[in-house]
Amino acid sequence: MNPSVLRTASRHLRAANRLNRTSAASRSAPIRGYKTAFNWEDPLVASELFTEEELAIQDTAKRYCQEQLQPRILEAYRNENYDRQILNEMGELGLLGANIKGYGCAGASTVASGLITKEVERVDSGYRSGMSVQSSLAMTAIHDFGTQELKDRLLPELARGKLAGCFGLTEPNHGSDPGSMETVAREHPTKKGYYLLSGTKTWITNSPLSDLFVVWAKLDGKIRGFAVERSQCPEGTLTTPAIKNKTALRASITGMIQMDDCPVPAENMFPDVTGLVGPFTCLNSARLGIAFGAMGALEDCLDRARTYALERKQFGSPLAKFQLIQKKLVDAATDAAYGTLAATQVARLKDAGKSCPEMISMVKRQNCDRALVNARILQEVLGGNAASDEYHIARHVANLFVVQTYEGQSDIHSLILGRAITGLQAFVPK
Ligand code: TGC
Ligand code: FAD
Repeated sequence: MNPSVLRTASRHLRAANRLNRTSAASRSAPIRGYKTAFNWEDPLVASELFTEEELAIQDTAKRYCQEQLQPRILEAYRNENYDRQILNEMGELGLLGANIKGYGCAGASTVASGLITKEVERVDSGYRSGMSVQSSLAMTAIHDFGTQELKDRLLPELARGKLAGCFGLTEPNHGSDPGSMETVAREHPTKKGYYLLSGTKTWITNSPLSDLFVVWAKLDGKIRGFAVERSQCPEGTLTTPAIKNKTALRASITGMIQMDDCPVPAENMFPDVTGLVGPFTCLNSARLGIAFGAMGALEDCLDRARTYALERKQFGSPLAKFQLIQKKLVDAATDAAYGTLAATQVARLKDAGKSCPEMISMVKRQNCDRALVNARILQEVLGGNAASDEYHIARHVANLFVVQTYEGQSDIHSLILGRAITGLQAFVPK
């Protein structure tokens, strides 16, 4: 475990236990004959499944997110302004690439990584996006597929947030079907030991501020991965314009990667991986993180709707006293609890080497869908005030639409699971 995480984690360990296990405000009295009281914030006591170290890491992340990120979110979202410094702050705490062993990373479990994403997304999906792309996509690609030289040189800098990374798979004409990508690599005609990359990637989180671009391109018709370093690209060969005026994920920065005969040293190509298995391996990690993250966003909506319903009176009673309002809270609490348990189970199986990608498709799809549906319904509890960004739920709703769309839109995960259940692929109508 990274020393900085360890120090902070042990300092907060006792507080973590208090926060996660005995929050008096979360609990009613136990029913007679039972030692355990119902805790609406953790109804199925998922915290019992986490180790002391995982709880401590969650608490470190929670404190940072609530103290440092929550106060920034409204302005960041309104002005579509991602603060690059956030990557440095996360790096200092050891939150980046947290489950990578070595290279200055924390070497924590997949569950601990999931709990970090959950705490970040409790504040905003855009902040989680910036972190996920750095950790699960750029760092995982370098770690799993890069040469030893690339790992030694790039991973410690990415882990500290000194370098920013992104992951370019999607293209203007190929989103759900990345296998049809048009971006190509070819051997440099005059400079030995170099490839030239040409093509456009779009909707790429972090691209305008990235130093490192993990780019997937076809070389002689086969998909290969390249670590493209901005500092090595001559002017005009790599441009990364931002996509502005987004209707969601406004607190993250998104852009394009435009490559025009961009020269990349041969040693920056991932030597041993060809085909979609390369990008999909990284996506397995990011999709599982999203399954945890979406539950953080949903829990924040639940917390806010519950507080509002207890305080706001109509027809002489708090809204929380009305049955229809209670059902909305119950549905959300149930889906958040189930979703956290399911993501935890898949993360445990992953660490034990017993998971498969379809499990990840199942929790990514289900948790994103349920988070979006419930957040949209909880928005109703706020009445007209939901239209004010100061009540936050509308922002989560807008974000969760994108979270349900990227890393495989929910219907695409339905098709992945449908294929696994029936043995018949339904992606291509033939
Ligand atoms: P298919 O024939 O199914 O598979 C091609 C090859 O890939 C292998 N494979 C996997 N390997 C590892 N993990 C997985 N999950 C894998 N899924 C497939 C497969 O075994 C095969 O290997 P081989 O050796 O036989 O070649 O491929 P297909 O072209 O039919 O794919 C269909 C489909 C729908 C599964 C796939 O294209 C898909 O998942 N589409 C969704 C695209 C997507 O998720 N894009 C994400 C872009 S990155 C992003 O959104 C980041 S946002 C991050 C943020 O801001 O937080
Ligand atoms: P399309 O593929 O055109 O799909 C449109 C609709 O058609 C979807 O509902 C889809 O489910 C449906 N559909 C498609 N094919 C089928 C089928 N066979 N059967 C039934 N329905 C189908 N990409 C990256 O590579 N890196 C990033 O960092 C990244 N960050 C992103 C950040 C943001 C804010 C956004 C919005 C997107 C980001 N993406 C990124 C892109 C994202 O992964 C794609 O948007 C996503 O994969 C969907 O692709 P598409 O938008 O081209 O939609």
